[in-house]
Amino acid sequence: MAKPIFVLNGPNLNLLGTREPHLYGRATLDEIRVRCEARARTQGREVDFRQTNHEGELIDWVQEARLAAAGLVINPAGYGHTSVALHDALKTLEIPIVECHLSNPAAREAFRHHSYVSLVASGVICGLGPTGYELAIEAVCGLCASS
Ligand code: CA2
Repeated sequence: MAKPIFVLNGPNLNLLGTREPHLYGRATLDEIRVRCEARARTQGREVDFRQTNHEGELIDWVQEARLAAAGLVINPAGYGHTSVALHDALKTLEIPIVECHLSNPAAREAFRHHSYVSLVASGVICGLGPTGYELAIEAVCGLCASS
């Protein structure tokens, strides 16, 4: 059985669909999960889709991905802008990493312009809402085609 694609989501993304629709749209995280699962199926893959509000838990999951995942899609949310520890954990992975953001951080406040995750990602997709997650799945499946 092929290893799954891990799709890891950081803090506050559990609130999607309830607040700030002008920034993040109206889809819930559960609806995004369903779209990711469907897109992965077209690639003969499964996704393991998770969200946490806790930095340490996110890092534990990144470490788990080292052996258990074929590739990683990550929306680190605010931790992308702040977490050296997340960066260090991601750097240990030998699988493809695609960073994904619903909004376009480059078009927002200056403190969102730097990402510790981008430094270790194979690619970044942002500003395309939930469709970006599907594109990230497609991209990561292409990058890990042989594993
Ligand atoms: O655009 C993205 O996906 C972000 O990763 C979202 C993060 C933000 O810190 C990044 O700069 C860009 C924030 C996630 C907060 O999600 C909420 C969803 C609904 C209501 C409130 C917050």
